[in-house]
Amino acid sequence: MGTKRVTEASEAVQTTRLSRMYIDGKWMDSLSKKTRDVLNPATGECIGTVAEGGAEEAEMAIRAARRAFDEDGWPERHARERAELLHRVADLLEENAEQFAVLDTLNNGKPLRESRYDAEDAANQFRYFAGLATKPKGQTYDVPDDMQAMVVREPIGVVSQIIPWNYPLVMATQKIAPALAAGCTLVIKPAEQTPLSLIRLFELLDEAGLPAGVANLVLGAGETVGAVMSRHPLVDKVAFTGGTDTGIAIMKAAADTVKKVGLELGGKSPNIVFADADFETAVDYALFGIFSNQGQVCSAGSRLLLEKTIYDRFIAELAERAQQITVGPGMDESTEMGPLISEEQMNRVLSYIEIGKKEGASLLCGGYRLTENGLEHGFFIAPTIFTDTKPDMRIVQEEIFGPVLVIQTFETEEEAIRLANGTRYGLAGAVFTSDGAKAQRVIRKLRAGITWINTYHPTFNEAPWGGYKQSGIGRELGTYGFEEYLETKQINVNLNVQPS
Ligand code: TXE
Repeated sequence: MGTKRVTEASEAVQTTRLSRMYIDGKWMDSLSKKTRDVLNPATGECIGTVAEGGAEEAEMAIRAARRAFDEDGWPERHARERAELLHRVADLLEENAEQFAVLDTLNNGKPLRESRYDAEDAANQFRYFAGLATKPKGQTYDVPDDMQAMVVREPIGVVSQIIPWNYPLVMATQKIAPALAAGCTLVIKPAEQTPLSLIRLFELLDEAGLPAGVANLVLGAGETVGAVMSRHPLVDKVAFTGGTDTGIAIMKAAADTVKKVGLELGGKSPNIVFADADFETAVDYALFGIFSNQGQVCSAGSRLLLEKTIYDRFIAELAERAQQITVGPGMDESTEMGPLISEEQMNRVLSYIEIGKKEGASLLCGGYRLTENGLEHGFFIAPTIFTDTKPDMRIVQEEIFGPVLVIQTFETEEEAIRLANGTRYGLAGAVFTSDGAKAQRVIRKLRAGITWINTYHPTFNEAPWGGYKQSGIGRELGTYGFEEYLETKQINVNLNVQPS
């Protein structure tokens, strides 16, 4: 690892250089001078103090974005020019990748190996959407009556983007890059807990030459800044990733002005293992599916559905391996699982563990906060697995968003499918089997937008990301995600007009 870059990143945080909002091309503190402390969840220490904006700053940012869209000519720029700018951002992200990895690890807690992957992914998203910016869009139709009918695609306008704390950089870049590629202007707000990497990204957008007002960064609370961004009449679309209940509130706030809404919400995704699956592969991915990013992943494989005949052998192996996971600060290269994002989230997860015990489920392993060996000030929970669950238990139905796996069992393919689809969510799901036809049959029956066969978690910027049912509306990434930032206009031309 580049020690120099790590030092630079730590210094940037500690000198609170990464502390301000970026509105209409200028860095600013909050008008009220209010600030918010940002914590390292591995130690509970304050690692920076950032501006705390409010409704007024949200209003300023939205007006700047509106002007940049309506008057300053951003949507009219050649697609090639926008693409070049996105490529410059990708270059800068690559040059500073280690610094971004360190920022997300310090601020979010995830192991460095995961935040390094995120930094690489973020650069790749800018490249991918830079490519799409210049690709053909629109259609022509063969119509009667000497007419020419055609469709053109146009940027949707001003977009509000509201980001969660579990992937502070990547959830932002997968919204910013397609919006800019499409010719939209935007206002973005990171989660209160994790603003640092996004502030740094705005330094790069500025360096890359982004015109004033095209992308604006507001820091502050969801209930104030986020609420204005969701209901403001000058905003054309809201793109949100976060909890389902917050998504419902945002959708309601957006309804009065009929904004387009893109929602990437929670999940309780089933990971189905049949007896004929490759045993080691299934165990590996059952663990990876729930314990990566401490289980704070919307698509986490948080329900493991095991065919009864392999149950005893599988859970024995799972428990042994789960207890071997190295839990610690993300900055330690040996760490495999870091802390939860905050004391509040840790307590929320611990309360679900209590609920599970009261509901009558059995703890196979974990179930407690880790406070030994220097972890006492951080928000660490041991990898936790529940067995003896029933489908209607809260720990089976509700998103816990932590390192807690619940196990269900089944005897037939039909029962597996029924259990898999038996929650309000429909984000992701996987099936492990060596029978190719069975894998296809089961995956096609899953009411979920992101699925895997004999693996869990790998997805690509080229393919659409999003959920069925209460896991969301619309898609991000890929050509589908790009479409969400485009309006559709038909143009009908009379070919019979002769100059008089
Ligand atoms: O999320 P919120 P929270 C789930 C997960 C977690 C739960 C609560 O189950 O335990 O949500 O986490 C902004 N108007 N996910 O409370 O509230 C907020 O400022 C506009 C799943 O931290 O969804 C932040 O920027 N914006 C998830 C963002 O919404 C509002 C990732 C996310 O916060 C707002 C995170 C409002 N009224 C949590 N209220 C996933 N799908 O990956 C809050 N916000």
